[in-house]
Amino acid sequence: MSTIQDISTFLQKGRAKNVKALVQQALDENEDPKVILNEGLLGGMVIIGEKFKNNEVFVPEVLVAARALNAGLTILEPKLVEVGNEPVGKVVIGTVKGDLHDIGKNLVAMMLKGVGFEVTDVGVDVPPETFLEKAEEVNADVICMSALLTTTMPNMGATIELLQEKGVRDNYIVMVGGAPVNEKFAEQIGADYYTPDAATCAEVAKKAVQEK
Ligand code: B1M
Repeated sequence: MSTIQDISTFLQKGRAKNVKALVQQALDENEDPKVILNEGLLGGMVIIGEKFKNNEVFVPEVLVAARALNAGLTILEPKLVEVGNEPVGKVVIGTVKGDLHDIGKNLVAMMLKGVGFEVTDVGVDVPPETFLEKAEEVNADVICMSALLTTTMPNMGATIELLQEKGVRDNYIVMVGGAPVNEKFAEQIGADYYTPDAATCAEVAKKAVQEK
């Protein structure tokens, strides 16, 4: 078996230590970091996601697989992120209230750092008030919200409403994303941009700040 396949296999078993060591091994073997990410780490998570949907595995197994993925990402991050010298701007990023999914959000944060943003990650289960307070505190250019559940998507809208209420909506570029989110929803809630993946989010954020 190849190292990439091993990463996927051990991730599915939730073996964080092995995943970390294998990601390092793959880098030592000069594997492309994007292949390690997309085929090894995310490939393993896609399989777990399918099994979860089909009731073949349950929350605990998914949780340990997610921890293993995040562990692998810590090794991969310096290779995926080649930070430029010029700071592009400041971003506050988090997963919205009620939602604990952080893998996609972490990837977006990583890519934003990669294109030169200073990133403040407010974590998961983030209420609208926290997005607002942090954005004001760090004088952010962009607020990025992630949601993975159809039930938590409306909290993106609630955050935008709060920004409007406080009269600061126009101070920020608001970006939304996550598996159930789409362009139409972003428009409905008054977000500035929806992007489907981490790399696109980073590119669009950079362009938007430069054009601001
Ligand atoms: Co959950 N979960 N989960 N889960 N989980 C999903 C999302 C689900 C689709 C699984 C399923 O049923 N098929 C389903 C949601 C159904 C729905 O609402 N439509 C689901 C459910 C139901 C639940 C629970 C309710 C289960 C339960 O308790 N019965 C529960 C909810 C907990 C909560 O949040 N309150 C729950 C819990 C969990 C775990 C804790 C076990 C774990 C999360 C661990 C963690 O994140 N640390 C987990 C996981 C891992 C998943 C799946 C399997 C994988 C998600 C993932 O990390 N994907 C997921 C199934 C699936 O998506 N196939 C599932 C990899 C990641 C890289 O992709 O996050 O989509 P993603 O990010 C992408 C893009 O979306 C985009 O960029 C990334 C790619 O570059 N993106 C952005 C993300 N944010 C962005 C922001 C942007 C732009 C792009 O701009 C700002």
